[in-house]
Amino acid sequence: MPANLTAEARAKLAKYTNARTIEEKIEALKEFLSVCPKHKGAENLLLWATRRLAELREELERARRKKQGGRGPRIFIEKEGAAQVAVIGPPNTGKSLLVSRLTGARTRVTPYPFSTLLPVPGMLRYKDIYFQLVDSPPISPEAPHLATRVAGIARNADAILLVVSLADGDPVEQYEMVKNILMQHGVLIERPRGTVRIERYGGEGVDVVFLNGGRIVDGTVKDVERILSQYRVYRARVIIEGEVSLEDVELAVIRPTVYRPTIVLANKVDVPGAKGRYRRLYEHISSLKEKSVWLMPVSARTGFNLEKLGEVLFKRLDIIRVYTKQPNSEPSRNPLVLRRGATVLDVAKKIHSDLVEYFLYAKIWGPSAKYPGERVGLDHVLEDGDIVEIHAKR
Ligand SMILES: Nc1nc2c(ncn2[C@@H]2O[C@H](COP(=O)(O)OP(=O)(O)O)[C@@H](O)[C@H]2O)c(=O)[nH]1
Ligand SMILES: [Mg+2]
Repeated sequence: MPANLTAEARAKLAKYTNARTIEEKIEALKEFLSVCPKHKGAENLLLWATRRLAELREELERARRKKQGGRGPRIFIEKEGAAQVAVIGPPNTGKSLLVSRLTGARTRVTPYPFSTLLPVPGMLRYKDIYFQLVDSPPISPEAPHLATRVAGIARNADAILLVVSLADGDPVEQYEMVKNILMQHGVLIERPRGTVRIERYGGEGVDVVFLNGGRIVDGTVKDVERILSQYRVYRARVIIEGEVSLEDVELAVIRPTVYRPTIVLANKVDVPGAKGRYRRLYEHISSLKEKSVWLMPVSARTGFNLEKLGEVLFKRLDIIRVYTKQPNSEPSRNPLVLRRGATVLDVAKKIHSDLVEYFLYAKIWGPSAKYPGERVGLDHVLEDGDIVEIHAKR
């Protein structure tokens, strides 16, 4: 798609990617929109630019209000607990009732749509950790401004609970609608075959790094350098994971895309006719190529399946709990929450930056220990429920 751009349009995008202030970005995008070809191949890019422009204008407005001392509405919620989970979906699907049933948060539940306009957080307890659930405004094509805001909340979160309704309307359509709107804002809920991340850095030139079977299917590192230079990006680290195309690289320059693990909650399973609608949704989601989207029927009204959500989220986030202890004392009450695959090194880094340098050995109790108190090194891989005692030079 971006390959069809005229040199002029590409130059405007280059101006956008290199702009430093919000005002400069707005200016560059306006110029881009005025010269961007209106043919089919550029459709997505046009849509993106229009949305991004709206986002930037909102940002500018917020910045101005802040300067004047007035407190604007809180669009982003400070992260708390083990992970932040965005609860999103079309209007009236039961997002607010779910969040309030799961967390006790005082969010507004109403029989009419568009009552939740700003994010509302609440904490869901699972064993000895908490997940922060963030209730959000509805996503729909009729309210693009709100959709932009929701995409921001989703981007900021660690995972997504996508709530659709089995009471009315086709749940497959609801799912596809939300998926597409988020995609236009650079948030993916289905795991892509590969991802490209571009980080500006102080080093010289373009450094292409391949991780997790990273591969460019239709080009070489030289092509990546050429594409970046077309956008006047001369110093950057390009991180490629999985299989990507040159088009993915080009899109990543102009529109950073993120993937967020998602659980679809098919809500209102208590109403008559819900089972048939659920089956359709189940078939649709099982047929997705990467099998990366999880699905669960629930009822915020009767509470059906709600008690399982903590555990499902824990698995979906792929995290583990690790307890630290000092020699001759009890393990900490509050676990560290780490990604699955984390090592003793990750724990040492979290405790103190010096600890890695002075590290001697660690003693381990729990599922990853061969025997209680096993001595291990920094590269030992931990498991959920482990206790770690680090010994360091004084
Ligand atoms: N039957 C039924 N109704 C529900 C369920 N969850 C929510 N509702 C109703 O759906 C309407 C919208 O709920 P709300 O939480 O405000 O939806 P939101 O717009 O997605 O935040 C309200 O009238 C709720 O009582 C459910 O599981 N079953
Ligand atoms: Mg609501």
